[in-house]
Amino acid sequence: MGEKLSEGRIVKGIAGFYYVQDHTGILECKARGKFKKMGLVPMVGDRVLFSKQNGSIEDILPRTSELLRPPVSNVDQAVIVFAVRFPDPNMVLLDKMTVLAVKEGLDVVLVFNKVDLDDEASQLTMNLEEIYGPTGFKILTTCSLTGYHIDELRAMLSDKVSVFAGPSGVGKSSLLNAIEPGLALKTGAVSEKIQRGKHTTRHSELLELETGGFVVDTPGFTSLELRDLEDDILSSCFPDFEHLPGNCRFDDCLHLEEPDCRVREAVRTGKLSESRYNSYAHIMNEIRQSRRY
Ligand SMILES: Nc1nc2c(ncn2[C@@H]2O[C@H](COP(=O)(O)OP(=O)(O)OP(=O)(O)O)[C@@H](O)[C@H]2O)c(=O)[nH]1
Ligand SMILES: [Mg+2]
Ligand SMILES: [Zn+2]
Repeated sequence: MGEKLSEGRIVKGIAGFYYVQDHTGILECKARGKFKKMGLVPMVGDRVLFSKQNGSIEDILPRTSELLRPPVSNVDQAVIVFAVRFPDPNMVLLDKMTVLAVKEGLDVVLVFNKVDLDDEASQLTMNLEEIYGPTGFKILTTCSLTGYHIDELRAMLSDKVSVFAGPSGVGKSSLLNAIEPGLALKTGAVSEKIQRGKHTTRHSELLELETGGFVVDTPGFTSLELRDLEDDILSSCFPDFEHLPGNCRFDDCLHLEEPDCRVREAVRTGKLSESRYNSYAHIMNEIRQSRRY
């Protein structure tokens, strides 16, 4: 009789070794040769059957999602973090990230961190509900220094696999440390990062939370290309557009210059925010530019 295989999850991968975690701990494993023949590469996030005797991954269970950046599978939700200030939020970049998340079928949590730096000049947090209410995304304002809304954020992560994404210096690692100090993630001052041109967070790894669930901290980035997105599916990644009642005159309306467009009508009547529509038009333009070459 062969050994009974254990079920676990790949939490880290380094140079051909995979670190598989189950309720007893973490074991360093090699992948069986058959995966290579099948053209299958194990990913961080994979649920696997593994042999504790041989330290080998024997089977990869079907993936519910597969992210390329960061390369992680079976992710449930994207926690998209921006700062109220320092650095100022870039709404087009933010909306692009929501498009990627929606396209991958992930739930979206929008976190606006550093509310301690918010003032009257920054109208953003006051307008958040107006802009993002119609999307159905969860929205949270936080401060990792004072702990404001950290309990709420922790509750949203419990029993899920969540990827933290957002520009460098917005406080992703700081928030995770506030949620669970034991994670002890490196954080750094924004000014130092700009000077060194370096990120504080480097590789992707699943970190288990005491409350159940896993998080992935990712290095920040400042731009994002949506290369293989088709213009006719872009609006399906804007849930607030999809939820609008009625129809556009044309079935294949791209909501740009077409007459009788329900999306542009909703912007005119204030049912849809200009910020969201502006992002849509901007992303559409980028998709079309990239096709020309
Ligand atoms: N004022 C204020 N500063 C914060 C807050 N959260 C984080 N910071 C500061 O912002 C800086 C960047 O924080 P990090 O947690 O390293 O940011 P990050 O998003 O992980 O950055 P990368 O790893 O480079 O992507 C640090 O100096 C933190 O102390 C906050 O709520 N308020
Ligand atoms: Mg970080
Ligand atoms: Zn339209």
